[in-house]
Amino acid sequence: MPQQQPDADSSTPSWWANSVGYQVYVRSFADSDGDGIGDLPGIIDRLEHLAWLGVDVVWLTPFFPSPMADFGYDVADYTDVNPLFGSLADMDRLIVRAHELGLRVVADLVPNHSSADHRWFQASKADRTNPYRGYYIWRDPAPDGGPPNNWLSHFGGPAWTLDPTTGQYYLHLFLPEQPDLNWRSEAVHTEFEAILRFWFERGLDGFRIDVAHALYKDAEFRDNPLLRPLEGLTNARDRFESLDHCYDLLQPESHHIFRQWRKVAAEYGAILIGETYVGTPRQLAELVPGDGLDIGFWFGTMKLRWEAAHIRETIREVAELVGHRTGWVTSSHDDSRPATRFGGGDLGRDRSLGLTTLLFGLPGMPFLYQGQELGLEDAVLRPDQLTDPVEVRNPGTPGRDGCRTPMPWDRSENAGFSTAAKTWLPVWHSPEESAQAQREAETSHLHLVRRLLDVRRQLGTLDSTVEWMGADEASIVAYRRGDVLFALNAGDDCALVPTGAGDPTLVVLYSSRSFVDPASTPGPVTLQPGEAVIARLGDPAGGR
Ligand code: ISL
Repeated sequence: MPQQQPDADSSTPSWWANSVGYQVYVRSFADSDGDGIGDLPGIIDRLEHLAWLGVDVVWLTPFFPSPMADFGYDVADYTDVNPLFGSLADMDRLIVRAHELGLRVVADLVPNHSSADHRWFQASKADRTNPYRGYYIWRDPAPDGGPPNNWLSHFGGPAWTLDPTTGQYYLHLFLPEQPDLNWRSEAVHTEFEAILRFWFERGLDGFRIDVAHALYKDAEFRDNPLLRPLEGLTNARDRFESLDHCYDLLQPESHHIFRQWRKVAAEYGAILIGETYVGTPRQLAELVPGDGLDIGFWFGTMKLRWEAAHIRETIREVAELVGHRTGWVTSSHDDSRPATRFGGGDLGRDRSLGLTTLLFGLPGMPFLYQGQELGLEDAVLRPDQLTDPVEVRNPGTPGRDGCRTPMPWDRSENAGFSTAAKTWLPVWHSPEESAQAQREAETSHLHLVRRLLDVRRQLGTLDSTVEWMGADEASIVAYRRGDVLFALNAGDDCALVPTGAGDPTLVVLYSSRSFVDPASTPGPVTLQPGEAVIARLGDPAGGR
């Protein structure tokens, strides 16, 4: 593939300008060998779907050797492929095939923690003087023998586990099986630089970096301030969010890592996309200042209430502060699917695509999560079907299985995902929701999404300014980039799209609700609730 070198300062977008990303949750995409779990050859067979849909960048969740305590986010070897998913040769083939189809491939790097099964951790816990001891974060017990400080794990319980052999606690911001690496160790930097090169040499186009907001921890391991009392809180997430994470997350030193990695990535023309889970647009701008991560995800959209003012507020400041370095997502393997979150059924699906359409015009890189193109809703699983440790180990805390069930491909057994008698999570969606059924039905959600990608691609590079339109309290959220307008009706009634001074007319290029005639006549545009449009502004006299 032609490789354009990004600027050393990645503030100038490179090949990924105007690209659309697509997240593949490897375990649930396509199973080629009938063991009930998705794999790399299965993905190769389905790449054509992604090329047909029109995405540019495919991000694969972790496929490395792993005991699967957190379904692959516990990596036991960063430079190999888990036999469950295939081999290094399969990964090489996947990259070649993707490139033939014009797709770029991004893998998931998990640098905050490894698996406890990683040989580094096995050595690290063998004795206190082992050369690998410093790869992880070991601390003496508090005077009362308890954990060294009050930090909590995202996934329930304290963030520290006592190792009886060496008498010290190790830190894990996630499961005890996911010990945190010590980024204050130079050796860890050296190891990861070699890992990046290993994959870039094989032709990988970049990495999505897991938990990019947490790599460094406070050097003094101070207690996190308490925002509210923990007593009585049983939900692991509520407990985690009751602390002000000023000492375990978002330490400014993390940026040094990304600046260093940018130099390596630049040698290969590769992209670095951060899973930057932050609370405010300003924090995102600080974590993605332009000379480190190329893109940082903005997750404010995952917690949206369906209210125009809230939607406007959640995206506007990010667009202004982070601009083309923003990764726009409404769906992922960690969150309830947007069709469910926004009301379920047709209402939820309409709103989900409406919001996606609105985000597609903003500077930055929009992402779809597998099945979003089909308008899928969350699966509702029985307690005995659950697998996610977040829920299994913390009964009552909602887990992530509902958005991770297998992709429905066609009307055959297991919706074409697998020939296994039992798949790792049940196939939940109906044959009529499958990619094949929706590809055959010309007015399906899938075709609407494909058309969105097509219209966006044809628009090419948009005007660099984003001019927000209409009143802050209006039910339509709208902005223009030059003469192209993007508008979403987030209200409950039909509403007229604002066109600004001079009352220009609109030619609708795309509607998220219907297939518009590309030669539609100019005029005022009324949007249904949940509908979004892309339209061209023209002057009322007919000129542009
Ligand atoms: O989701 C969060 C809070 O609700 C975030 O704070 C947190 O950053 C997120 O859970 C991190 O997710 C990533 O790393 C996890 C893994 O389980 C997730 O699947 C992955 O996306 C640990 O590696």
